[in-house]
Amino acid sequence: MKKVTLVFSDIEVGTGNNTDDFVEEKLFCDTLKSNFHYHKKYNIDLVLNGDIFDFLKAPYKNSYPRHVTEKISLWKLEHMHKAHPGFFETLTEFINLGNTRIIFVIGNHDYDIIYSKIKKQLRKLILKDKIKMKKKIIFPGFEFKSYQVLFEHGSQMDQFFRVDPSTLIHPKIQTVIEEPFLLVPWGFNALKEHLLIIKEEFPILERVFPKDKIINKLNTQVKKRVIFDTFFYMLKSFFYTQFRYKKDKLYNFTWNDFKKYMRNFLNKDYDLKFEDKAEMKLLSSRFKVISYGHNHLSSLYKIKGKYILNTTTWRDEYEYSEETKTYKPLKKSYGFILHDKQKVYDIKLIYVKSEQKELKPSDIRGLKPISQSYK
Ligand SMILES: [Mn+2]
Repeated sequence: MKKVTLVFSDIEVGTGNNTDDFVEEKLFCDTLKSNFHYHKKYNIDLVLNGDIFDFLKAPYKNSYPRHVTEKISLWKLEHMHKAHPGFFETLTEFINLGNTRIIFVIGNHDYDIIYSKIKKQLRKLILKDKIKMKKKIIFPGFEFKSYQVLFEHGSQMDQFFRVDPSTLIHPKIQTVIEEPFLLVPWGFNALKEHLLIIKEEFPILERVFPKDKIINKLNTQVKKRVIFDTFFYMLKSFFYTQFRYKKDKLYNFTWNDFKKYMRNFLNKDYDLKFEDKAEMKLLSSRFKVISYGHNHLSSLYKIKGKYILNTTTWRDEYEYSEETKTYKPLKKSYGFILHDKQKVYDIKLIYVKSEQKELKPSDIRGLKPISQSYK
């Protein structure tokens, strides 16, 4: 029997504070609802392909604790629900159509889904009292396989975000922390202790592109914090902090990791690179399609008779236009696949126009005054 699979990634639902980048909630809900009619003819799978929730940038009671316990993740989820009731309500409507399923693939912003109480709570928020429909919400981990399509977020192919699922929940460490916590990559330290503090003050800066051009447009004070202070944060973490907190694995900063982070930083290389790996993985597998997100780009292309489907983010992002000297809101996108066991009948990348206004440089805190950089 043919089914429709809809795939979205990188929605980054947050807790409604300054680091929450999910602004176009209504646009997302309307987009999903515009696909509801397919249920009259087909079963529908909604694959939420990682970074659907932004546990990573969500604060816990006004701070960013590095040891993320199940209790902390639950608190964050509760506040995401409060900040974005429409999002959860739309998922409830979707599941109530009857012949539908929701699949949550884990991304690097929502490793927290690995906690069993998070899975339970997500089911509760979406199904409400219809617990009998429990099996319609699926948690496959980091990958989901459906007929000839392989879905994964992309972060497991990215050298900066790959984690070992079997050791992701680290047991408590005597004298350090009383409960198990998420053993995340080293970069999360820099983010939680240094970069998110800057983001709280200048929320849009991190959402404007292209990054290499934006760096030159930062005002002097912000530039110092983003470049100079980050460089010293890395040095200090490698030569001092990791020894100061020797018993705590979260602070471990190996020579290899240090080189990797430094190399990228010094080369001003801010792009996430894993597409080659995705291509190789697809070509050496039995799958006909690989679908990922993670790098906030969108594309659909064919290679040796197979398809690569990259769905972009639903965050509020902008791109600088030399022509108008303004920042234009970027389009969102999602994937549509009509398939059965034998065949892919249709595969599309569907673009959705943002409803946000374009921004002038003066609308973005942290950039230089126009006279200095927009001649
Ligand atoms: Mn990601």
